[in-house]
Amino acid sequence: MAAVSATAYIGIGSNLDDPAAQVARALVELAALPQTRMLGRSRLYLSRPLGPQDQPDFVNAAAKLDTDLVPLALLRELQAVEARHGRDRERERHWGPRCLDLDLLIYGELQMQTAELTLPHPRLHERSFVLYPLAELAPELVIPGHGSVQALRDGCRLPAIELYEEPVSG
Ligand code: ROI
Repeated sequence: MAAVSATAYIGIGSNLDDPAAQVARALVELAALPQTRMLGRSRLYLSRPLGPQDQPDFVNAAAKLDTDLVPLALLRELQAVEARHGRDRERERHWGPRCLDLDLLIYGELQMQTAELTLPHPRLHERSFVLYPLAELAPELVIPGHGSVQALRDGCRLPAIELYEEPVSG
C-alpha cells in the first residue's frame, strides 16, 4: 500500500559556529531525509535572541516538506540532524545559544499533545523568527486556533527580525 504523505513545516535556527552555514547545511540535509521531499524553503532571516540577551543573534529559516514519515519518525530524523551538527541538549543552557535547532512546527492538519511532541508547535504563533519565514513559504496557512500565518506575522514584531544579508567578503 502506498504511504499517505503529509505536508510538514520545519523551523530552523542557529546562533553558534557560523549560523548561516549551519542553516544552509541543514536545508540540504532536510531535502535528503528518507521518504521525504523538499517542497520549498524560505530565505534566511537574522533575529535578536528571544531569551537571555547575552548570546549572539540567530539566523532563522523555514522549510516545507512532503513526507511519508509519521510525526515521531520525522522528529527523530530532525534530532539526528541536530546531533550531527554537534547539538547536545543535555549540556545546553535553557533558552541559551545553540548550533542548530530544528522544530517540527506543523504536520498536515494534525493536532496532538504528548510529552515528546506537540502539534502545531505550541509557541509558533507568537514568535517572529518562526512566523516571518513561515509566512514567506505559506502565507495562507492557518494555524488551528490562531488564524492565518500572514496575519499572525503582521501582528508580531518581537524579537526584532530582518532579512539576513550575506557578509561581503574580500
Ligand atoms: N531566538 C531567536 N531569535 N531565534 C531562535 O531560533 C531562537 N531559538 C531558541 C531561543 C533560545 C528560545 N531563542 C531564539 O530556542
